[in-house]
Amino acid sequence: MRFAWVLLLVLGACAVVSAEKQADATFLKRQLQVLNLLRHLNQPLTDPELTAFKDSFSPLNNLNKFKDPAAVRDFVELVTTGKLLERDAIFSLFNPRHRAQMVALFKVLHGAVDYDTFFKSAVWSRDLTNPRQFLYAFSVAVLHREDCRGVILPPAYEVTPHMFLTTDVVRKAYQAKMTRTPMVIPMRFTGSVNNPEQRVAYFGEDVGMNSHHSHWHMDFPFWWRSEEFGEQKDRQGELFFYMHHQMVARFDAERLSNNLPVVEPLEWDQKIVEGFAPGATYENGQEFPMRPDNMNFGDLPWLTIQDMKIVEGRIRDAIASGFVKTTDAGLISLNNTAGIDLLGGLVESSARSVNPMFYGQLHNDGHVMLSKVTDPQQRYGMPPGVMEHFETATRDPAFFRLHKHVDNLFKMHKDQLPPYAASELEFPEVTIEAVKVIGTCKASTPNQLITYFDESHIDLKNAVHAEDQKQEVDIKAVVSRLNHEPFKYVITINAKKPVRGIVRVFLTPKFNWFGQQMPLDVSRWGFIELDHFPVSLQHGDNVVTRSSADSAVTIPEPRGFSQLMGDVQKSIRGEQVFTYDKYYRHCGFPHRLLLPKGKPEGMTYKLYVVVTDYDKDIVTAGMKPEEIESLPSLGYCGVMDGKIPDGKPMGFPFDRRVVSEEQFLTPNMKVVDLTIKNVKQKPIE
Ligand code: CUO
Repeated sequence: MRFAWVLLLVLGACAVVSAEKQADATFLKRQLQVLNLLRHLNQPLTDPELTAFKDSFSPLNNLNKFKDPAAVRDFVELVTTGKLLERDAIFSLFNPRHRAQMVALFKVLHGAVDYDTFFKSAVWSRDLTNPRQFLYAFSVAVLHREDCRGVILPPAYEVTPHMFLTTDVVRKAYQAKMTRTPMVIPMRFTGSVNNPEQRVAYFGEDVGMNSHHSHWHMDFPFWWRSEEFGEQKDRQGELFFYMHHQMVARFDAERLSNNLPVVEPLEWDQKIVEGFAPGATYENGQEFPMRPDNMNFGDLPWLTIQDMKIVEGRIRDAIASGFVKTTDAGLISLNNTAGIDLLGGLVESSARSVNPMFYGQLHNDGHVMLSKVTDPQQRYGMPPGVMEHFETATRDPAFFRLHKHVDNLFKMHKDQLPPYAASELEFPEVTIEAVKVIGTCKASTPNQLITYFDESHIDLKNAVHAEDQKQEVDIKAVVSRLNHEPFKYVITINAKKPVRGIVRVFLTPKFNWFGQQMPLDVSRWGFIELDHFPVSLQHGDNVVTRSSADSAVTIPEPRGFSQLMGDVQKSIRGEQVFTYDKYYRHCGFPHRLLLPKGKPEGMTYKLYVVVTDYDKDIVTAGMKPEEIESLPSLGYCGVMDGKIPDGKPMGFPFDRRVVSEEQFLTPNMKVVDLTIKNVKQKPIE
């Protein structure tokens, strides 16, 4: 829960607004139905209520209950002609045929005029469709339907554990099931100490981060056409740039914490130096392919390396010239604040690309090229690699290499823009007097924060087939995950008059891999956004305190499948109260990962705090600060529908070149050094 408002110690706290509501019987029933539908997704439904729906409902007999009856007929035809992807096959969103079928189902689910029709259609289609194809269509529909607002989807790693866990863990889970022995199975990160990349596997393989990434792509699908599906995706292209830019910046900070140099971008005609062995198996028993070191990209039957270079050349031309060519031979200017959004759509490429024929789909094809690199001509029938699924992609270090390559295109564009003038940077009424960061553990010293590894449990019941779901044994995986002590920012701000501001907080390693301090113009591209939040300032000195837990880029640990199910069932029986938040987001960086690991001896970072003018930045007229605060994970996940309230470019003011550090740092900004220490055991709070 996000209790969201800044405490002004000088003048008293502002109103605390929470978007939490007590669930009524209707909500609870929907939440329970969704959970039941997703249990043991690979097995046919057994829940009596759902099997009754399955047997009695036919979408063709209810065509008047769909916005687009033709879409229903289309999907039914796929079913009746046997053209749907087999249930045992591996669904890939990047496969045009698989995706078209998924969209056909999504149109049925999203276009149902009421919840009842939606849910019955979901039940009807579940066992007819490939499970992960169904899951994706169903999840995107739940996330975008007004009548499902606040409904919580169980953690992705507990619905399709095969996509998140290693083969040995799944095998042990089966053994536990066979012998009916409750078990907690430790999961190790892939690789060995002989591979330096293994030092950062805890980051790429973090189940919460993989879940965040897959949910980002459900909230902002690249195939989304707002003219068809309704919801506008404000600044989707810019968000694509910024969220992935932040993931790469985080990965680099993690690498420096482990004495590794920052990740190198990959190039289409150069070796992919690091190999990767996922050590994981698809539900159907096929192993995720392993990539040895030093492989070269190979031509696919439908896409060559030369094609990639040609398309990228066109994108580089557009960036260098500052204009994008449209399909009708027009030109759109790129060198303005909105240019990054245009470029993001074009590079991904999303359905928003203004000219996909000409600019191709560089990023998406990059994923496919990497996924199929070990069998590019498909001679051996290898299944897709981890790069072909958003829930598994970040396990492979090549993910970050691909995204650094893509990120460099965005940097090239941003570097074309004029540096911010002083008038765009300053907030003349405001001076930051002091910034302090205080951890809550007993041994905390100011401006020193602690990280540590602790354990997190993953429910494995869905990983194994169940004949009798009532007598399931408790099987869990235990994974080691990075975490940090809670902390708060204490910021003293002087205002010449009462004003409203937005506080923006960024973190960056102070030294590069060579141990040298970096000029701001170099370090800024690796800035990690920790938070941004509105603040009301009174005349004089204001001491603003903000808890790390309220970060605008993270979400708390989600409830596990069993806990969620238990909470709903108890609430239905009246034994407890279930609250929900209609703005609940599954997308959001795991709060555990807010801080990079740091080093056992302490690693120095710089913390930049910037206050900008709320009344100039906010583009949603009349939107109150507390309303903005009730939107979780705004920083990396934007909003699902409507406008992102903060109109400043993402990453402002560090997104453009800095010519002179001294002139750049106006009085409404402040930099302090901060040490992050990684300790072996969780410190005492
Ligand atoms: Cu999220 Cu490449 O876009 O993985």
